[in-house]
Amino acid sequence: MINVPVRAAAAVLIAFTLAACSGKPAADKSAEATANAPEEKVLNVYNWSDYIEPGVIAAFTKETGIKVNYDVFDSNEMLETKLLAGNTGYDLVVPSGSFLYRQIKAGVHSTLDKSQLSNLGNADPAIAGRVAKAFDTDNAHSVNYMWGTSGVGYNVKKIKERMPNAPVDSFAMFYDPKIVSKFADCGVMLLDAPSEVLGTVLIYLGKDANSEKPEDLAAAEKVLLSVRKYIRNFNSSAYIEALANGEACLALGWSGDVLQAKSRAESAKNGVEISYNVPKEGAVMFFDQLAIPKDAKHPKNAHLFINYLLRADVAAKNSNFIQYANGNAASKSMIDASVTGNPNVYPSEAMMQKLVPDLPESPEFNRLLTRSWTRVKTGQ
Ligand code: SPD
Repeated sequence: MINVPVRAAAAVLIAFTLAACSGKPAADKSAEATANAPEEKVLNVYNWSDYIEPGVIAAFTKETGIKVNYDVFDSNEMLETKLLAGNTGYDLVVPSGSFLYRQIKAGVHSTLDKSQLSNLGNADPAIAGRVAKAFDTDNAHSVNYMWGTSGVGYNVKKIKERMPNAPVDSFAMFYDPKIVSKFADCGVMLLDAPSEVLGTVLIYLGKDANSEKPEDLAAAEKVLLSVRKYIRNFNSSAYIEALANGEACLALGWSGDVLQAKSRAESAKNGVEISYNVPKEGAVMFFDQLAIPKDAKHPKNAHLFINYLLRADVAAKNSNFIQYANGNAASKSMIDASVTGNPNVYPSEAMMQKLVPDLPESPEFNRLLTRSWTRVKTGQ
């Protein structure tokens, strides 16, 4: 039997010999060798929390033998800080479109090898088209995983008790002090997602959700400061459990998250009834995209996983569990009617026209927004 160092030396010798015979420059040869080298059976994934059907990962491992290390985040800022620092160790990440756009510009993500994505034909052309137009030209670097809106999540009974005719289909629930003040005692939460929350305030004010005018930002900040004392906290994941167990009665939350809170309360049989509405004023729409960082150590496994997630049955399993709309047209007939038939998950054509994508901000505006957000959160 050959011992390990001798075997390694033999492998290097063979690689050099093959490279020498191919007549290609050394750098090309080494890139080619890396591309052709078999990958260890590992995949490191960094996804949003509460964003996958738990059995999907185990089924992927069973099918491929690839062990998945799965970490979660709950804000684009958290993901982006790691990506820009580099060497995250992640092979697959899930930024939202607006963040993906600037990450692509910063050279963070690989171009996808579409020859490794045989299930790409299942993708919904309408969603892929919107993504290509706003964030990722030709869908070169990413595949849509899920999309959704931020809107009104609420505890039906507690809201009714405090205000029988509450405008539960309006951003006034959060941004009209006369209204939100009525719910302060039962727990009001807002997403900790500056650009999206700003977008919702601007929509409420009848302005462009993606406006970068300093006067619009100032007007939105004024609204947020006027209701700040009624907001218990800002968070982008804990509100699911808080709504489900009755600790919060009103949350500006993401569509599927609020519906997961509803399901959790139903399973707990705790008498809590949760509902979600896309506000009548319109809403901010997000697209969460599967992407492979350039420094990923297991890009083939990442492609395999993306291809797996693109399978219609797998995409349906995910949407049934997390209750988000997905970017997979082929899966639609396999998704429960309670999800596809819910206009707050798959909005009507008329509502789709009112949904505004959260677009990338300029770096200058981002700085203003970050400062404004700190003032809002600290209430100063
Ligand atoms: N719990 C999963 C939430 C995923 C929501 N994505 C939000 C995108 C924000 N732009």
